[in-house]
Amino acid sequence: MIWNPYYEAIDREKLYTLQFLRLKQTLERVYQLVPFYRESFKQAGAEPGDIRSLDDLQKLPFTVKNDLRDNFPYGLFTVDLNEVVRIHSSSGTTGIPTVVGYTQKDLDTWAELMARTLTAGGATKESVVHIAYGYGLFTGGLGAHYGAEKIGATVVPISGGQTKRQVKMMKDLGTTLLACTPSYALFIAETMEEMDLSPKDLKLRSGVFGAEPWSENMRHVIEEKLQIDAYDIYGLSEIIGPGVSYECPAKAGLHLSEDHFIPEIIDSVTGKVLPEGEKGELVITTISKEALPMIRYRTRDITTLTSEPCACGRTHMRMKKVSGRTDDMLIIRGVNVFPSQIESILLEMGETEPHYQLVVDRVGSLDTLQVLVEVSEQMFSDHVRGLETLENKIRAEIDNLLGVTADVKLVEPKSIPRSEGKAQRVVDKRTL
Ligand code: DLL
Repeated sequence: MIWNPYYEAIDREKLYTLQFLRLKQTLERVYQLVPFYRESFKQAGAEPGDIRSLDDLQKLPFTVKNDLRDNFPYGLFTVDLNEVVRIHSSSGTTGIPTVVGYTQKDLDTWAELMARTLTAGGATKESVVHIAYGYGLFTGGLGAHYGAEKIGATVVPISGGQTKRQVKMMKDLGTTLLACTPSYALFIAETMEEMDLSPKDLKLRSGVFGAEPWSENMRHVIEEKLQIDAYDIYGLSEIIGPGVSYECPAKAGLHLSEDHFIPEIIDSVTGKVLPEGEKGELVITTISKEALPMIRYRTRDITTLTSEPCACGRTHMRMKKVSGRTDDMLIIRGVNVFPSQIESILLEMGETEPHYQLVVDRVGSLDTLQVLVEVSEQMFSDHVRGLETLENKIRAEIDNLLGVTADVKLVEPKSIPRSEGKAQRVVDKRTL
């Protein structure tokens, strides 16, 4: 089902007209109201009046996370604080947090986008939606919440934590759709096993998972363990939160709501816009936001865009599953490695558990990569020899496919910390 067929399946020519109109309004708005944008446009030698087509967007400068930090907390807002009805914040791992704000209209837009997302993921008025994304300053919980309520589904706003209780609630309340991070979905599946519950004891049919990268192989593991359809959902606080793009039943890329956002893909080193189909950094311009519009915001997320028609009938462009962030990329002795590539290899081999962590360190001037992977209880206690053989096999596979030598260590089940939100896949001791 499509939540809003008029916009989600809009004729692309009509879409371009709408985008251009909304873009012009947004540019005028930020130029008039935000000194930062006026200044940065001037420096780039461009004014809103110079933007005469969608392609002209390229004339404008990028906005980056540091610009939000430099203007912390409200410097990039285009409305008075008394028009702002909600604040969220992304904690980030370093430095000052960034603060984002919403007017009532922004919240309505967000709920609409999440209604699209959840509908594409199988939600209807009849669904019981269990929201285990964190509630609070993180955008996951409340973002999914208002979308699910808009659909008219029965919402269980459980937030993260107390996993056994979560499983019991899902069983008792007849939950049909689970919303959480993919790593937490896996933890929920593991907890179900511990509680001797099988997917048959629950009514779960689908899940919308996002907020962190997860591989296609991880999708298969989650679908198999929970016996559901697992859909990828993407978003970031600076743009609106979850609901920027979402998978449909075709599971062939995430439709990006182009009536609200204009996507571009750039070469993250040169900043040059790349042609459709090429892989690079996703840049997004918001064209309907009031409190905090973003012009050419560099997401740091790596993906590819396509406007090829999709089997589901939606016409918005699709982005591939995010394969990593430009700033998550590990450079191990000169070789670029993304955690998701290692995840893919491990799950493809299928001989370990889907729980892993990468430990990066420096010995002398040499970077080292250690891959910790859990194996099953049985394997761990029965086969010391077998463990060594498997470690060697994984090491050879990583070497072969990524060109990097890793020290692979198989560890006991449940020894790698589980996460209720975004998983910490990498421990980088070099910066500690
Ligand atoms: O994580 C918003 C969100 C909540 C999305 C719930 C989906 C579900 P931030 O905390 O600002 O917002 O983090 C944004 O998380 O730039 C990506 O690097 C990463 N991310 C989000 N969704 C995905 C995804 C929320 N589906 C940052 N795949 C983004 C890969 C994702 N990475």
